[in-house]
Amino acid sequence: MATTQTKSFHNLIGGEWVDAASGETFESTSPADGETIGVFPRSGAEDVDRAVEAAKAAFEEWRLVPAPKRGEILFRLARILEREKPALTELMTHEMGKVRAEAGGDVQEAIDITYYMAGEGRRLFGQTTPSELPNKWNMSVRAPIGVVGAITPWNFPVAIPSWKLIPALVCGNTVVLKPAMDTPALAVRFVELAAEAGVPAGVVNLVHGGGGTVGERLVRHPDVRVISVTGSRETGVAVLRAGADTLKHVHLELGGKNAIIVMDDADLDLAVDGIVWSAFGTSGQRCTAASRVIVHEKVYDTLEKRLVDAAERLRLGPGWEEDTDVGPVINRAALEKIHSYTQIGKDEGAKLLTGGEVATEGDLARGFYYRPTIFGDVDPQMRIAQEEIFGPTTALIRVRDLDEAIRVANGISYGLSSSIFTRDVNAAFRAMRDLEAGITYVNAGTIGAEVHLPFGGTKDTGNGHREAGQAALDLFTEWKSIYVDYSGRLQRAQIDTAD
Ligand code: UN1
Repeated sequence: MATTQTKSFHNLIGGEWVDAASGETFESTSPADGETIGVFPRSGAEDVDRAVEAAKAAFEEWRLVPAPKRGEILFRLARILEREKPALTELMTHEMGKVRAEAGGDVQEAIDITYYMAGEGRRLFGQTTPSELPNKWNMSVRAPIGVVGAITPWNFPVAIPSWKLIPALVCGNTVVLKPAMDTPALAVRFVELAAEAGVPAGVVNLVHGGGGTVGERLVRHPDVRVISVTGSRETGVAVLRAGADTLKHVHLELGGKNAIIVMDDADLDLAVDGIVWSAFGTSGQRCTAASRVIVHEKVYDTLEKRLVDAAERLRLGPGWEEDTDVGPVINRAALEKIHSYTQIGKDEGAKLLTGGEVATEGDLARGFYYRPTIFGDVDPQMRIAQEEIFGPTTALIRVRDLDEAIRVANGISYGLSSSIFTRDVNAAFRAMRDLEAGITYVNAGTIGAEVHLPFGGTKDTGNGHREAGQAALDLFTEWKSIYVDYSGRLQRAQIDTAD
């Protein structure tokens, strides 16, 4: 319960920190121990409208700030994020629950993309190309689009907002951010730091609240030109539909059901480390998490035993304690969903090898902890091998050879990350070519994408976009092709070129 000491936070609209028009609020609490983090505005359509208006007005100036200057502000932000990394990390262990090393990694990912995109301020390359006509100049330039609506999840509460905001800003757009209701304090810190770096009032706006109210209004608002969402498949489909009426650019980053293939010639020590890290890191709450492990029958029994041993050695606890390996999951609903999949797996006839229960001993009872869970002898068609669980649960599937491994890996609706452990260069290259996923790792797990490469997936993981890397520039700019005719006469393309 909130006490009189509970800190109140606000929306940021046009440079002013304000409450929701309705005056309503919600609380953010720690999944680790129930501690109250703060009270936040429960905003509605009216608040979104004001934020969009502020962003639209700010766009008229921000788009004209030279891109290298925008980049300089972002370089300043990167340095401020470095300064604040310890404090953001600590806050993240409390508000989101991930363990300290991973919380630091989340902030580092924001630092990395901010430096990377700040440099884009002096590139943002277009093309120049010859004209088919004499005395005529052709080029294409990237133009900012306008107001961007960013709807971000709780699992990477600093990194994912930065993947969306930082490229949007360097390209000259303005933003309205709707962060997840589970991690609003981290979003407040992030936009505060952007303001400290010199991002002008109205260029970044923050509106707290739910998907059905704030998110819905953002997606339908006629003045929001781009919507970038990371979330579930269901959310993505709803956003795409709702964005259709105003023909928005909709960028969707959705689920995953990522597989690690372990071949019979793999370095098993390395494979065990990669699987444990990818399946149980962030308590399995990454869209890149390895929730399937496809194992060659010759090494299946050995690997199964070693994975169970490794999983049982993992220590559950709050993220801020140094010896914690696995933190809590985000909230009670998540805990219940994850546990329901354990029942589904059992009902389907999969063998529960370890875990499969809520952990409640001692102080763990105050938070939402789930034991690292491994199912063996899983059939590729079972629901636990097809549906995204988003928790510390993974499914072992036995296969006879590489062909079957790749077929099983691809036999799902999602296509985000994928991995193969093998020492056979031919097998590795086959996997690199044939795995249907936006990301493939060789001799590493499914998590750990770096910010200067495209991030995203195929099939139901998205709608064809990629964030991060150069690909992010395509999300936040429109191409403009420019023709300058300096011949002093009418020259008709495709017609006056005939002779
Ligand atoms: C996500 O889970 O939505 O590759 C993002 C990774 C991280 C990003 C994950 N760099 O696991």
